[in-house]
Amino acid sequence: MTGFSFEKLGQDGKARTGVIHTPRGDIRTPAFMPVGTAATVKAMMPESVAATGADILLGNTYHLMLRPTAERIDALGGLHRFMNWDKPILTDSGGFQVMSLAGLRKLTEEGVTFKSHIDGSKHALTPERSMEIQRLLGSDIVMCFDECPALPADKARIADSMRLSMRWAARSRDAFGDRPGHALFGIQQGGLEEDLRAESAQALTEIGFEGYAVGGLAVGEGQEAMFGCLDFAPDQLPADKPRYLMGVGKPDDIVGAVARGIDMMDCVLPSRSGRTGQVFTRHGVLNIKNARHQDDPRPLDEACGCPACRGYSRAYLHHVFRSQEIISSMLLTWHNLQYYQDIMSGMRAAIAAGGFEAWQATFHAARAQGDI
Ligand code: PRF
Ligand code: ZN
Repeated sequence: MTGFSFEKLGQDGKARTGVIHTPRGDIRTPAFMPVGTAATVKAMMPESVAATGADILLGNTYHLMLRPTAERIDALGGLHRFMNWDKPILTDSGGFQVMSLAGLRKLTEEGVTFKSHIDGSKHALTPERSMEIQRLLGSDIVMCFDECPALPADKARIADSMRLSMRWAARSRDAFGDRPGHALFGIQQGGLEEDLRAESAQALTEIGFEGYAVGGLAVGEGQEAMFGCLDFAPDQLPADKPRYLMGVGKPDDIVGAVARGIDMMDCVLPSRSGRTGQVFTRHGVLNIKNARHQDDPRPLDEACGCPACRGYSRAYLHHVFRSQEIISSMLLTWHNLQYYQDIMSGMRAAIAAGGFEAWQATFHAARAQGDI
């Protein structure tokens, strides 16, 4: 097995479960991808990330091209070797991060020029350069170079931006070439508009990709509007290919997205929150900084098997967070990533068994209990 393929194993309503086969290993779907922006999932050893159940990580073209550079990573044997992660890696293409992080940007038909947020140096990204960088990194799943407009924006602006992204998608496909075992994913844009989403899906399907992302959501529109769009957007994409919702989200966003036909997601939320003391549990969110935890001998979550929950009390985690001890970030990040992966494995099992409705009811009921 040297190729890249998606095997659907079950479906319950619109929710799907399956496996993406890659030469670096299988990705069980629905899949949550922890974010390893700068060639590390912050505060986690790669083997610990794998121990939570993650089959794949996300890396970022934008950050790695600036530091340490794609050429340096290539010379050192590629991103997998560099960061000591031998399972699949998906890389984002850079455009979205340029728009949210870089200083002084200029967008043209050709691509985007920008100033580094690290040292102000000038750089350029085009579909061709993004494909080259992602090849140098050794990414298993490469994302098309696209533009993601902030919402709200008027429809003409969203349409122009989407059509530019579709021309860039065609250039990305050409530049990517034929690379057995590696996949290129297209990215649907079009804001919240059903007709623009349909036009985008049509354009991408004609070009042909190994998978399709829903881009341009979770950019300030709110959950209700995002779910409204997800009620039709995934259906417009090929049913026999993986569908990836980019940059989402909170636990209930993820569950709602899977219920609407999404197979893959990524988000910094569990890892970033681990460093700011925000803890996700099956009963809701708690902030470990809060003084009410200082004498509490209970674990974060009785039902969790992670090291933070097996070995430490809320009182201890409160203490190390307040003391700014490094172990605080390590334990809270591990717990949050474990919780996200437990949600994913719970959904996979429920979808396979035809019990996803009941699983969702239990998920929402546990969170409604309050007082955690
Ligand atoms: N495009 C790309 N990366 C992204 C997005 C997008 O639209 C989003 C939107 N939530 C997150 N990351 N290339
Ligand atoms: Zn835990």
